[in-house]
Amino acid sequence: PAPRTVLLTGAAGGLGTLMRGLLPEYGYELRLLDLLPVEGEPDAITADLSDRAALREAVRGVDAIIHLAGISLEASFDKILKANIEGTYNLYEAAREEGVRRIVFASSNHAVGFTPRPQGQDPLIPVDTPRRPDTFYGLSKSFGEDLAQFYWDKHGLETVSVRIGSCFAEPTSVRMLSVWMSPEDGARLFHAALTAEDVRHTVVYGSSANTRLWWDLSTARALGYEPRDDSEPYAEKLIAEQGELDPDNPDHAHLGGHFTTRPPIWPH
Ligand code: NAI
Ligand code: 15L
Repeated sequence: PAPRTVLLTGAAGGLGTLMRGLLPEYGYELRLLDLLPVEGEPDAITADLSDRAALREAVRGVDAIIHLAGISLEASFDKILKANIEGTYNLYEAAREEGVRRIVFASSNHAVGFTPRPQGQDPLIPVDTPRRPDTFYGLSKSFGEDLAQFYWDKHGLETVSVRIGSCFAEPTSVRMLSVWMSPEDGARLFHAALTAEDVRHTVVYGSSANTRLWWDLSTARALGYEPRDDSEPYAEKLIAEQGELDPDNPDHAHLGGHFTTRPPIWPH
């Protein structure tokens, strides 16, 4: 049966807030969790991913989990280790103990961020390209994908790992023209990841059907995802303001963009 009750971790964050708004239209009942209180949601669970007892209670009885919580930019290895590596492990253990069948894991393009970006007629980047993290942050997402594969092979717990590009209301850089995922397409992709059958551990890229796409969306489409948006209407203005991507600029050489050279630092 299709999942109905879904735990959304990271519900206070940017993507969590967008998905809280959009996913109920698909019929889900969301249970919310974050380290921080979720504005306007007094029933949300306030808990740290290090709190195993709280996680166990939070996952009890849900049909699936969308795991967004964690550090979403670069930070010291110690901080990443605690929130993203140990935190994701703690969540998977809680899910296994409570018999939750499926997790949708917010991986990131930064798990493969040192992959050269396609130029000209280069082929799209496939999901089985070797992982090349561009930060400790990207390394934690690479770990999360391995953890997901292990929990499938060892325990039969399914995961769809979504290597999200940039999910914001609008693209704000020329790079984002290639990796942007509109919030509405994000909800479509999460819905497909929750409802497709026999996903085992599937890795997909998460973006809209952008004209300037860098990666292969076929594994996402195989889940039933049909993106409807394209960043192209934003292209003229962004290129006029910022110029085309420059092949000689190291910031523009790789999939992960400036994360490979001067990554944005987690402020907390
Ligand atoms: P965000 O930083 O706005 O939200 C992350 C949320 O996780 C925050 O509300 C924070 O309080 C919570 N959190 C952090 N550490 C926690 C802990 N130890 N225990 C419980 N909660 C904790 O990030 P955003 O943009 O909403 O991203 C959500 C997820 O999607 C992240 O895992 C991020 O790495 C991933 N992602 C997002 C992309 C995007 O375009 N927004 C792109 C690629 C990946
Ligand atoms: C990410 O993984 C970050 O969480 C998000 O804030 C964006 O910076 C995104 O990648 C990106 O590559 O644009």
